[in-house]
Amino acid sequence: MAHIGTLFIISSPSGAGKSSLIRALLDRPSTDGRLQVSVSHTTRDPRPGEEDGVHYHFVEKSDFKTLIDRGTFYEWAEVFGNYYGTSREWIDQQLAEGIDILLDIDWQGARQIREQSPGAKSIFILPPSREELERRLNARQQDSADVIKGRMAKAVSEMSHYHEYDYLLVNDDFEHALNQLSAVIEAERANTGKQAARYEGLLSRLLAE
Ligand SMILES: Nc1nc2c(ncn2[C@@H]2O[C@H](COP(=O)(O)OP(=O)(O)O)[C@@H](O)[C@H]2O)c(=O)[nH]1
Ligand SMILES: [Mg+2]
Repeated sequence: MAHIGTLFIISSPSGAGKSSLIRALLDRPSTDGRLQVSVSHTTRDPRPGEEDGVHYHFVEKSDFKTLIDRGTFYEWAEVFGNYYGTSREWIDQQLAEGIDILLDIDWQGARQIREQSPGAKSIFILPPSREELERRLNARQQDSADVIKGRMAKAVSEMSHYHEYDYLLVNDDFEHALNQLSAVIEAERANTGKQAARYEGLLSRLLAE
């Protein structure tokens, strides 16, 4: 079956506002179930307020390795000492039904998806300034200067991959960034090949002699 949904990869450093943008995008009435976000597996501990099966599937390292061996993952990577992976089955079902999928994954995962799915579109989100990024990374209290420095270094290393992406957004004005993100997705939905698959019946009626 021809896939008519699109995979959208979204990456950013921690603190660029990616999660808020994704949530706001999914909450838009115009999104209307045509866009879903993939829930990754991770070996990191849940944070307060995070729910298993909603934010992530939280698994032990040994279970993660079993899933790798079974070929469960589209892509997986070690990110800052923990494993993260995107499972294939649910995504393929959604795409086959014409539903677009958002992947909130890092640059390593983005590379693996691009190799396997050349039709995937990738978007990188930057914070508005270095100062603002530092401010957001410091917002969680009680962290030592070393921990904060480490977070900043990780953010810079993630951002250095921006040029591998199809689209680059700056989350300065939230509404503007949200509109741009939405525009990228809408434009891709209007792609001729995808519309032709979606509107096969309409096209054959319109073109009948
Ligand atoms: N490759 C890959 N990266 C992922 C996956 N899920 C999450 N990530 C990335 O892992 C990083 C850490 O995510 P998280 O633990 O939620 O912390 P955050 O930085 O506060 O979002 C982020 O860059 C995510 O985009 C996945 O399934 N595969
Ligand atoms: Mg996250």
